[in-house]
Formats: sequence, structure tokens, C-alpha cells
Amino acid sequence: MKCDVLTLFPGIVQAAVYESILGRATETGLVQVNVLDLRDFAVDKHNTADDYPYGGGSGMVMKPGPVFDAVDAIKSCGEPVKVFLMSPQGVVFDHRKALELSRETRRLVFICGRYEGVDERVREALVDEEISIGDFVLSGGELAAAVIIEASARLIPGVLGADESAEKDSFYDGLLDYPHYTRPAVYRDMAVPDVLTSGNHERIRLWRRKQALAATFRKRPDLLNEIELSPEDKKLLEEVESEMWGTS
Ligand code: 9D3
Repeated sequence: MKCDVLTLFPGIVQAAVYESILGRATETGLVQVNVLDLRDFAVDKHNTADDYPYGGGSGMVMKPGPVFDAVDAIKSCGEPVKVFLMSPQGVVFDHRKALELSRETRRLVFICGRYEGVDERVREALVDEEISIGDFVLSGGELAAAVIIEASARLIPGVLGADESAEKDSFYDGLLDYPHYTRPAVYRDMAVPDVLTSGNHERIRLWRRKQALAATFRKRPDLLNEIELSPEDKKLLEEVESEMWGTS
């Protein structure tokens, strides 16, 4: 996965990307993240990248020039590119999108806005897709771009270590996780469920699956509509539902 991040705050993206799991993946070359400072594409002596809004009003707008020039510079390499605008008005990012980006062969260009946003002509002429990471307000697109790059990169085979990736395969089946325990077996009078110390791997597997289904049913029932349940899952979920009557 090869990406370019265009930003007025390169330090934020660099810190978030290189200090994460992607540190190793960027060394092996499986993930390449190129952070470009939009100020370097400004043309005046003060390296101005933002300006007052036409029509008045508060706040500043990012000038089109530096963004167009930065994207042109990237495109001049001749590789196919896909251009994303990080924006609260975008389609909300999810696991499905992460998987799509992890399989993308084009160079991924992420434009990060600051202030009130970017000049509309950037959106019209340059942007293929607008992405948000959720319905809350950030100060800019930098952390959102880092979130998207990390979530997508970790789905590329070989990016995670063998230990982590075994989990990764089974992890995203669309259910919430089952509970985890470690030593001691009893802590402040709270015991680890017997099944986990039984050594019976089939019982453990069923218990974990049932716990995952139960957590999803209680906390995120909407997720259950998105997935295909096996006959075993349906049976476990029926147990969960019948056992729920009378409990909190
Ligand atoms: C307070 C200003 N808002 C007026 C309605 C508009 C606004 C402009 C710019 C709100 C946020 C931002 C900066 N945010 C992003 O660039 C951003 C973002 C976000 O805020 N939330 C979730 N995903 C993203 S991706 C980029």
C-alpha cells in the first residue's frame, strides 16, 4: 500500500503513522507513507496555504493552489492514483472500506483539510472520494487519515506479525470480542470462568463463541443483521436469548 498524505501539519501524521504498528511495515516496504507539507507548495514568501472566504464569514479556507500543485507533483510520476478528501461530509469509514483500501493497487492520496475546509474546486476537480471517520468534530483530517491508513494497512498480509495475524484472520467476523482473562485464577474474589481452565478446547471454543454472540446481542444488536450466522451460532444465540430473561 502506497499513500501520500497532504497536510499543513505533517508532524501529526508522521507521529501517528510511524509510532504505530506501521513502523515495521514501513521498513519492510509493504506500506509506504509519504507525508507532504502543503506549505512547501505555496508560492508567496510567507508560504501562505489558507485565505479568507469569499462572501465573508469567519474562519479560513485552504487555498486551491498548493493542493492542486501537490497532487500534480504526485501524478507526474505516472502511477495511477486515487484521491481522497478527509472530510466530515464524507462516507463513514468502516471495516469494509479498510479491506477495499488494503487491496487497492493505486497510489492513495489523502488530502487533509484544516480550518473551515478546502476550496470547493479541489473537491470538484481533484477528489475521487470523500471520507469521514464518524459523526464528531475533529480539528482537521490528519488523525482521520492516520486512522484510515492504520486500519487498512493492518489488513495487508504480512503487515502484522504471525502472532497478531492469526487473530486478525478470525477476528473480523462481524461480532464483538469474547472476554479475556489471564493469571491469577482468582483475583480479589473474582474467579476466572472454570471452562477456561478445563483444558477442554471444544468447550472453550463454544464458550467463547457464545460470549461473542452474547456481547454482540446486548451491546450492538445492529451488527447481527449484517452477518450470516451458522446453525451452531443460531443455537448458541437462542441459548443466550433464553438465558437473558431474568438477568440484567
Ligand atoms: C466547526 C466547523 N464545522 C462547521 C459546521 C465544519 C467543520 C469543518 C472542518 C468541521 C470539522 C472540520 C475538520 N474535520 C475534518 O477535517 C475531518 C473529520 C471530522 O471532523 N470528523 C470526522 N471525520 C473527519 S475526516 C476530516
